[in-house]
Formats: sequence, structure tokens, C-alpha cells
Amino acid sequence: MHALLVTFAFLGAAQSAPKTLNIINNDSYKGCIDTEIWELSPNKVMESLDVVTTDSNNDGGESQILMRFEGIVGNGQGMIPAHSRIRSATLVVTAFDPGTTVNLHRMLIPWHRSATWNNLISGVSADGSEASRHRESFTFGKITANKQKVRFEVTDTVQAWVNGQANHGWVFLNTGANGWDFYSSDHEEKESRPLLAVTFDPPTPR
Ligand SMILES: [Ca+2]
Ligand SMILES: [Ca+2]
Repeated sequence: MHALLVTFAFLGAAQSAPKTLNIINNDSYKGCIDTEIWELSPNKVMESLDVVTTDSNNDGGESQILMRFEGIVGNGQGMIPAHSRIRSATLVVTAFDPGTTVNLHRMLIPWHRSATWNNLISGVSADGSEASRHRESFTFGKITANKQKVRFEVTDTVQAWVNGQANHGWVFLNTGANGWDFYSSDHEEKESRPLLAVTFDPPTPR
């Protein structure tokens, strides 16, 4: 009899609908920190820019973009409970400038919102030490419109953070010299800000 009750409880949990969160800077959430660092202005803090650029040759020096979503794991409103099973996670940015392919790499070291090219020691290298060598998978199509949503598939990374790995966000690295720009979390149009969409199953209560 006891085993039967356990079975019913398990089935009940398995059948509950997954939850979806759309995490974006707004009146109640301000945890998306994004900034650009630029080799030619190596001490300049650009955290408040409303547009950010990634370009391996921006007037002769590299530009990189750093981004993280803070405080997304926990039991509060709008958070993903620790040890949830992530069904899907997608990072969406609104790009407005066609350019060469940009790869997204998980950051492995902490960085401050006032990060600069110099305080990250010649910017970020995807060397397995500062940022992961692994590129997040996504389908990159050439940006043809003036304004286009670009999606990065980040399920594995969000699962790692929900499992307890440190969340230092990502770096966007451009593979070529044709810059690629998007609207930051400081842009006045809310719908143009970076969005992290996560669908998950919360852990089953014990
Ligand atoms: Ca910013
Ligand atoms: Ca570095």
C-alpha cells in the first residue's frame, strides 16, 4: 500500500506543467549586467551604454561584450529553484548591425560591472581559464533587418548554474572584423533588452 502511494505521488509530480520565466531588466528585476570592453579605450567603463558592440577590429582594437543575469537561482518570485531540470534556456538579444559571426562563451572568472579591457588583463580570452573554450550552440543567420532577434541556445549552461556552478555570465566574441551590435539592458525600450527565457521543472518536493 505504501509503495502504491509513492507511485501516485511520483506520477502527480511528473505530470505537473513546466514553468517558464522570461528574465529581462524591468521595474522589478535589474540583475542583467552588461558592458563592453574595448582595447583602444582600455580603462573606459561602458556599463551604462545602451548599445554594445562586439568586433575583432573596432577601429584597430578589439571590442568584447560581457553579460550576466544575477540572482536567477533561488526560491523567490521570478527565480529558478536550485536543482530544477532545465528543459530549455535561450538568450535573446536584439541586434541591429549585420556583421561577422559572434560566439558566446561562458565566463569562468568573476568580473565587476565596471570591467575594462585592462582590468580583465588584455580583455577576455576563451582559453579555458578566463572563459570556456566551448562555444554555446546557436544558429547564426546573417542579420538582414535593421533590427533582428538573435537567439543563443544556453540550456546546458543554465542547467550548470542551477546545479550550483558559479554564474559569471558570458562573453560575446566576434570571429571577424565586421562589428555586430545589439541593444543592452540599459536601452530605454524594454522589449529590445537582452532576455533570458527559461523553461524548467522545479525539483520534486521530498
Ligand atoms: Ca549595461
Ligand atoms: Ca585576459
